[in-house]
Amino acid sequence: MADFNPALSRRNLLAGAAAGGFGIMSSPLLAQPMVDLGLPGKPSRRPLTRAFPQKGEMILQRMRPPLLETPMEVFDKHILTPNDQFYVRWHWANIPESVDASSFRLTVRGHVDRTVELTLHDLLHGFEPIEYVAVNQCSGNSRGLFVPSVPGAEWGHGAMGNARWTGVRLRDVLGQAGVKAGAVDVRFGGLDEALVAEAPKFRKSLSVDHARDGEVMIAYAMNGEAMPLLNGFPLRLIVPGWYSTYWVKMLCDIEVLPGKDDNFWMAKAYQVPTTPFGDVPAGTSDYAKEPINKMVPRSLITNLAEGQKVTAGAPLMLSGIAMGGDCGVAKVEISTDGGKSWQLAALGEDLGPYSFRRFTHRLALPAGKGRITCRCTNTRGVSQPLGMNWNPGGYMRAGVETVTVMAGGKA
Ligand SMILES: Nc1nc2c(c(=O)[nH]1)N[C@H]1C(S)=C(S)[C@@H](COP(=O)(O)O)O[C@H]1N2
Ligand SMILES: [Mo]
Repeated sequence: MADFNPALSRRNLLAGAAAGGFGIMSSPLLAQPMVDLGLPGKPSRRPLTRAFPQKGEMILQRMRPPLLETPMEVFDKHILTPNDQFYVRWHWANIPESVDASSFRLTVRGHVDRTVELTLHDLLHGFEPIEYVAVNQCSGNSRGLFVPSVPGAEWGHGAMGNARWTGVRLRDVLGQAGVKAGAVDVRFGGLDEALVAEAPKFRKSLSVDHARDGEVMIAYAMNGEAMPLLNGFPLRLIVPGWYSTYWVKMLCDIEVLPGKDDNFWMAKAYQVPTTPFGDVPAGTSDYAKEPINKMVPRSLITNLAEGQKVTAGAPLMLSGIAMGGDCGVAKVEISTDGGKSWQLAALGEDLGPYSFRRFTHRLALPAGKGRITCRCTNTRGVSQPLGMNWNPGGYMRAGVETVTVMAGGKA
């Protein structure tokens, strides 16, 4: 099959296999500028780092395994998050420092007619390529803002990113192996391993119907380039509209199962209440649970920081990003009176149902404290709740967010 996009030549994609060592992960941090994430009741100042391979300036949450957060201004500047500022999250620390593209194999096995081993060349030339834009958001994005607080990685809003993904349909790859009748789940594993043998390897599953919906993708490119090693080089799963815990990185193993996957990462971890927005009263621990799944609508103002000074009475142009979750954005509204009245914001270019959508809105604030709230409604008619949702895992934050600014006289 001919290359469908000259920028995605085989050479481009298969180069970059060696990302440079992670020696940094064991060396002490140099003095770094700090950033304030405004996390309630916590030491919220975090260092910015440029120390990770293929990554520009990121907020450092943890060195090993790396947790790197995208600074908010990146979302203000770009609707497609640049690869070198795309957030990073790994569960276990044993991550290959490089992957040899020529010897790499993706195995499809289990409840199939024949085990298949595919090279990157096979994937690039043996299947019809597909491409779409989709938001990758960690289930625990914004967890650090939960009140009362919950244990887990204390992310601000930057454990998400939006990229154009290119790859092949998981359905087509499964078709080559031949899924046997009676298949229930399809399980995915990557090249990363836990440091200790007793710890459960990170593995996630989708139902066989979801896996064969024609949208779930085995991606080999991100924004037109091979993906950074820390974002899953050379292959990762893309499950558009679903939280990123399913987007298995460095994907090397696909296993079709004749029963439900009951491994730790499906049956124990990443469970949310079955209620809308996974919301339960703060402190509740006894409720019906299910594995986290579809994303929900969100919106964030990106060009104003908490506490920023603005000029009273002067035109103020708001800018932000919205996402529909598992479908497109229908509208974004702005309120400056705590949700009593709402005004429609203008929407930017539509890059598809799974993408971020820019919104802008012009307003003028009277002197004093101004509270600006934004609310997204998706194309299924689901709106962000006005009260903040809560659950003990710190997952699925979805309530409307408010930025408080100080409107005063000209300086
Ligand atoms: N192989 C592998 N894939 C993984 C993970 C992991 O630990 N190992 N973490 C998942 C989780 S919970 C998240 S939030 C995303 C993070 O994707 P990113 O690092 O590309 O932003 O990867 C997912 N895929
Ligand atoms: Mo995550």
